Amino acid sequence: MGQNDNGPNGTRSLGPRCIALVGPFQSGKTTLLEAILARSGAVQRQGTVDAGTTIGDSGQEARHHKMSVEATFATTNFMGDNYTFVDCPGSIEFIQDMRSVLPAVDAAVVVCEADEKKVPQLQLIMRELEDQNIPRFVFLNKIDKADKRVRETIKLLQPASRVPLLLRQIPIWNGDIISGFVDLALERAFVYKEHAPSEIIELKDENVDRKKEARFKMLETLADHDDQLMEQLLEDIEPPRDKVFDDLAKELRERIVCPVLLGVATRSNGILRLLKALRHESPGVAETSQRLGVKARNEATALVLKTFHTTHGGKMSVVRLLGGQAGDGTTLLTPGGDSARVSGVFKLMGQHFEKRPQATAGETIAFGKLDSAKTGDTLSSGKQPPAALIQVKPFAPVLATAVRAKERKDDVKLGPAFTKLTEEDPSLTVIHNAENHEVVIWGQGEMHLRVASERLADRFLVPVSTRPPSVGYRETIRKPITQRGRHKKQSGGHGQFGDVVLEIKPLPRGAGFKFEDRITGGVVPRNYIPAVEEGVLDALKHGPLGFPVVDLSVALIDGSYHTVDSSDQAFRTAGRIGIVEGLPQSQPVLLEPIHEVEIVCPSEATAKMNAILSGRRGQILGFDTREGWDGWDTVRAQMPESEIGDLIIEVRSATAGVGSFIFKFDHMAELIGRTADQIIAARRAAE
Ligand SMILES: Nc1nc2c(ncn2[C@@H]2O[C@H](COP(=O)(O)OP(=O)(O)OP(=O)(O)O)[C@@H](O)[C@H]2O)c(=O)[nH]1
Ligand SMILES: [Mg+2]
Repeated sequence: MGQNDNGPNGTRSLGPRCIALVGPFQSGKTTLLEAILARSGAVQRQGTVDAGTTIGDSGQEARHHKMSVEATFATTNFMGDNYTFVDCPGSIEFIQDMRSVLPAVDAAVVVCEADEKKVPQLQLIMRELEDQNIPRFVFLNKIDKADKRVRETIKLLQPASRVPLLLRQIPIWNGDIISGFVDLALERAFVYKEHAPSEIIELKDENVDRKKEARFKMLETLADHDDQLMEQLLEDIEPPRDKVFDDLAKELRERIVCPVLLGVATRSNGILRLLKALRHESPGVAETSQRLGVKARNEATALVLKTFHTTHGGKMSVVRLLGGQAGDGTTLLTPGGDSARVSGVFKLMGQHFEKRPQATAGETIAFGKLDSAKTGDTLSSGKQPPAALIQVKPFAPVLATAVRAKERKDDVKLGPAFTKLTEEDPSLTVIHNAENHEVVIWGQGEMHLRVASERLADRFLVPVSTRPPSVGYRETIRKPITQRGRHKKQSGGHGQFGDVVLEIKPLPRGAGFKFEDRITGGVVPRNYIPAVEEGVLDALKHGPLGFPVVDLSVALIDGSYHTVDSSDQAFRTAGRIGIVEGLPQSQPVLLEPIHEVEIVCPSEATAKMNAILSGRRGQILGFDTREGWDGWDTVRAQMPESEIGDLIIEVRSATAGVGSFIFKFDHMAELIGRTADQIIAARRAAE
């Protein structure tokens, strides 16, 4: 090694590390984790995603779909140090887990490919890392398939990063194939070996010049933040190797450059250099604690990165211990003051949890049965509840599905299953609609919702059926009318008699419902009037078009009663009859909910967004550049709820997966014509 083993000036960060593997969809993160685990001896043989034998995708749903659908943790040892790698899903729909994990990691490895189509996704991920101040390496994967020069690839990827991508290795080409690489910091050349460490070779011929030029470029970038290095370069002085490594570590940690390493995860090429870069340059828990503002010195401080509900072990909270020690029996407090006692400390290896002794600062482990802790919580063993170190914002939901248990007998299990489901994944929201007894799961996309219902069946043992959620239609009236409601029944002894005259009038949009008592001379006795209103309200739940009726006033203006046969019940019925008979003559009209939608997308997709919105009966309110996001726009529109239903699918497909939106209810609007007729007919058919 040309490098002091204790790193730059002996200042290598020590202690257990936590490293996130992130990057665009299918870039090779799970495969890279597998290669790392094989190289570091944690697994005997490197598994593959295609054969379903990886640690990263060991969850049932991930295996089934051949893609990661949640963060997976694996702890290994490399050259005497403990590392926990977090394999994060790449799909935008499962991005929440990455957001929850990032605050606690020392560094991230952004796995990417030389693929133009994935640059917008890369930008989105880089943004998360930049916003959270996470030091980051790029691992340019799949270079076995490279069809362009690495410089061109860097040029392609650079717009995704706000800091310079610093090429640290260049490939050695053998014809059209990359057979090895030159490490520009070490100034050594290596030839790749399949599933074995690369071998050092002598640098020859044109590669000597290529190395010189690339190394100079790398040093130039480093020198932008190092005057002394700049002087050396200008004076043609070869900077000492340790100085270069120092700068690499320093500028990575300060997040002013993003070093780029090359490799082939499937063949385990480039893994050792990546691990060594992490070993020597990545910050450790001391720096990460500082970044998060951890103050406690003696007590245990931890962050909850993920919550699992396992079939056998119960609830498991994956935590990073930022300071102190914690083990079986340690009592931890949440910022809310809830206390939880650690019941078991576990080492993580995918879905496998292995019991182990107490944990020390820097380690990432699972604690058993922390009932009151949830993902994102700061935990402390101190006497006082800790201040929350971070706030993890869940992504706003964009797609919904209504679910119900396939079997009635499972209804009672649904509630607890939803609780576990949303604890495991805070980007899922479950909403119970009291009006129509529908249970709706909101999430980040089709696959996200599909996996949620699979998980309800596989993990929580409640098979569910799904269907599109119903839209919150209402109806109202356009024409005032006065209508009598008369209820008279003479069957045997005691009869029933109630008689009311109602003045029914439309009200402006959003006014709701008003009831007025305009009885004079006691023609309807006072004590029956609340019953009339009840009857009216009852009838308004289901108007002539089949929907709840809103925005109208009903005044009770006349009526009559019978001393013996009148009752609350009879007047309730009379009130209901008045409405049921009156509304069809008041020109009922359908109302549909209109939401204000705000779409964000890369600017080149803005025109497409306008077309999508117009095609879905949207009214464009305007567009603007997205604040703080170069090259992105925000498009605002008003749009019917029924058209927002699957809007995300179209938005994503027009933006390489990165466009998104938020929406909120704005108003109800009248809907007439063919669309309205279809909705009304569908409602009748369903009844
Ligand atoms: N040719 C080649 N294929 C690779 C390489 N690394 C991964 N792959 C393949 O790329 C596909 C995706 O690999 P994964 O490891 O699942 O990628 P991922 O980033 O974990 O995917 P998500 O978690 O779903 O985002 C698989 O078919 C891998 O075999 C590589 O270095 N070279
Ligand atoms: Mg994966």
